[in-house]
Amino acid sequence: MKKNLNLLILAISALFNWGCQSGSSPSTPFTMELNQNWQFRNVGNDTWSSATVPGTVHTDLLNNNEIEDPYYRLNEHDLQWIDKEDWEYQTSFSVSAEVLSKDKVALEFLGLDTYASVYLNDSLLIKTDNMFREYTADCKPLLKEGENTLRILFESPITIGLEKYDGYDYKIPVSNNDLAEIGNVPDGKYVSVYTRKAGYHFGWDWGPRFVTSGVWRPINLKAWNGFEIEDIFIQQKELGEKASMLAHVEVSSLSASEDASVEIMVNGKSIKTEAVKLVTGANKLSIPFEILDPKRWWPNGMGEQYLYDVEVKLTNKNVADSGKKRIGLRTVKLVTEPDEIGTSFYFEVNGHPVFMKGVNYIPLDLFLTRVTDERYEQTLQSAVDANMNMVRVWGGGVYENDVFYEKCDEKGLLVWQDFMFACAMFPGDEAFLENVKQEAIDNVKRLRNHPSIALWCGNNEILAAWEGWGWKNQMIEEQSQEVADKIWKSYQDIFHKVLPEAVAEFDGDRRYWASSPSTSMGVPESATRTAGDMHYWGVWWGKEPFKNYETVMPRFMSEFGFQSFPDFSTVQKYTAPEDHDVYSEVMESHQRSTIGNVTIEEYLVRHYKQPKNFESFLYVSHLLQAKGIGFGMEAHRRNRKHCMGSLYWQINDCWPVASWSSIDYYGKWKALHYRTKKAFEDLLVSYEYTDDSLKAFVISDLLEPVEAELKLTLMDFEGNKLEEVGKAITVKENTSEVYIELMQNKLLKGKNKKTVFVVGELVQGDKVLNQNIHFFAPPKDLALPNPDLSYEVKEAVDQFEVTVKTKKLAKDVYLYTSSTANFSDNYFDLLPGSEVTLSIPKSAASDLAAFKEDLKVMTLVDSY
Ligand code: BMA
Repeated sequence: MKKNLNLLILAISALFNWGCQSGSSPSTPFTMELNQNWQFRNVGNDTWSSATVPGTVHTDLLNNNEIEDPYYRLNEHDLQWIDKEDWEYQTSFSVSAEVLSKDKVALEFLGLDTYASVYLNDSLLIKTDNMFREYTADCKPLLKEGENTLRILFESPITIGLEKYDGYDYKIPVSNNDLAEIGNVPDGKYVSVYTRKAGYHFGWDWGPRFVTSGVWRPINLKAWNGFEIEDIFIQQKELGEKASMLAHVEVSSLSASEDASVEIMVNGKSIKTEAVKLVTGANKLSIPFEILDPKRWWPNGMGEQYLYDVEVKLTNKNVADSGKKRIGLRTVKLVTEPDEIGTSFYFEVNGHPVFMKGVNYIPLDLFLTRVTDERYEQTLQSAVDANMNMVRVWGGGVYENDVFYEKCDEKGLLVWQDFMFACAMFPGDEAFLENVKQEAIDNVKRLRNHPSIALWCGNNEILAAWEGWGWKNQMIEEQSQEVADKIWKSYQDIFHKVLPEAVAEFDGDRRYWASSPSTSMGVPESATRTAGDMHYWGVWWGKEPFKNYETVMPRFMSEFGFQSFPDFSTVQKYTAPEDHDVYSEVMESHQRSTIGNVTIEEYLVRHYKQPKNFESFLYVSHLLQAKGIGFGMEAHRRNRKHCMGSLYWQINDCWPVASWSSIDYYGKWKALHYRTKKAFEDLLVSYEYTDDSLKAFVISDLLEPVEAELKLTLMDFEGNKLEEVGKAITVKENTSEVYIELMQNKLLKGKNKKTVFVVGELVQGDKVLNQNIHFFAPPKDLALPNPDLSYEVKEAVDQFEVTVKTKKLAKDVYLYTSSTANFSDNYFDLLPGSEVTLSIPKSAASDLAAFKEDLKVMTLVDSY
């Protein structure tokens, strides 16, 4: 059936090309994705099994029922043999005489993971060694009319890694995120750094170890006559009353052509046609054009994400080719200039300083090819729903698929883009540097048209490791000064030369930042917190109190985080009931931080009463994480004069695991994600307190001032209003200010701190613009009453609705279902005598009765 379809496509394209040759219309390029008829086998095995391309060895074995679910219980540990083997993939495809008669026929490989030898009709076509690069190989001489065979041999990345490791006469420091021990790699040899492959495939402190292989992005057969557009870059030169643009068009031409012309279309309208001459070989055309009355692209929360479709058509009398790019017009600058504190570090978008509210992102699955567009949509929409405007694509994963950046463009999420280097030093021989250079060029060129990309960053935490974690001295002590110098030279070659040169040459308009965290090229984060970006892990790794988020104040917080367990419904998917103890072997295996469970527990008892059982423990771990990170986000925002960004670690998971994520592997929002949505509202009431005083801030990310009243109400848990303070204020645009400061003893007037709380509201008429609550004691010390909570469930058109009512204060109301759908709000405090209606998509249950049966509602008092 599939084969018939292929033949039909070929027949149609042959017809089309026949039309071209008759002279009726110019010849256009032919493209066919080779994603059919694939088979795979372990090298040395006689039998082939069916394979999915793009795909991975592990997912193909799974689809053929040859292995069990790699994420279930301890299965990961039994599947470590797969990456020690070599694997072969093959397909056959049919080529018409018509396609073969084209001047140029090539195979394009958009992603081979990683050590691949590609054979076309049994002749070696190309060998590759970098999963992040795109390769194109002329194949006309090897191709024949009719059936052709393409075979790809993937050599074990572990075997080759070990050869490389043993070939070096010095050791390269690598963090223990490389889980060599789980991988049964002899003598704990860290092989990850020798291979240009996603770092997290080798394990991480939130990830499994599966060093997979496979065709992870499409393979295309391409054929063309005359010339082909190889790349289009639509560069914004100036943006004001009009936008001055430059279309850079790279063309490969087989002959000189005097009669070609380029046409530029914007949103389907032709706006410029220019005659061009093509020379034989590579051509770089630059066509200036203008967009009048430009509509700007804004980050989420600041305005519309207007996008322009720009099409470039290149024709002469025989040939036509074209390409489209979707662009946005905006200015983005990283401002690092001397100021009264030290050196600033903030992003200025369309002339406005913007506080970055965001998050770090890791790949959505260990097996990249099973991430659907829907998963990208859910994750990035969740970022938008939580009022974020920036996502950092972290350097231990991958340069993401185009669809990721397209969605960021559409949703107004600025991207802090790391190059793929994290937590390890790297080799620096000539071949390695050349490989990195080509990787950088490929990815900068692929991504530079996206308005969402704000920054290129060289690496994650490598400078911090070398200077701060002591790697430099360790190398000098354990090896020699000479080895340390050699390793540092490799660092400088990659991050101070190869990468910035690629950015400057191919994307001159965007800033390059060599390492996160750092204060500038080669200088780690400053102890004085006056410059650069910071990863603050004193909370978590250092066991410091959450309160320290108020005092450890950088210019830009690009990482901070705290772990929790996944939702119970997720835990049930990878465990059996007998595993339901956080210290069970299975739960421990799905916890990759060396200090994970004990650290969660240690913080938990600082703030909460000991949970009564496993399920309650998971729930309270969510509350704890939300409390800590929420406190940090608000502190950063209150201090926006000093700090202009708050990106917590991390939005998502790549398998079901205890981790720092705010959304678990199955898409369930943890309490932290709901907390983030509130902490990142454009207008926010926020508190700073000591034992004596309480300061109420209002933070605004809006570009206009707001007239409103700030009201603070002291209430007891039964709902009695004890005190009220109000003030008419003008909330200045893009600021954080204290509007009310109170001495606690005057406010409390002898009331017990464990029995009262403050409700702060920013009010405009009868509209509440923002509400935030302050408690005077940690949750474990609050004298919480039984809230006397009730709820009703209703079915609406495309959702179920739950109305929750309470008589007394209901703290941390949690609605649980076993489905992966999320409620419109969850883990919230419900004020005495109030009610709220929440919704959840219908997908949560088969019908209303099943939903009612599945739904559980609890509050903090039920957890102990
Ligand atoms: C940061 C990240 C990751 C890591 C996380 C939690 O440093 O860059 O390397 O997973 O901390 O430890």
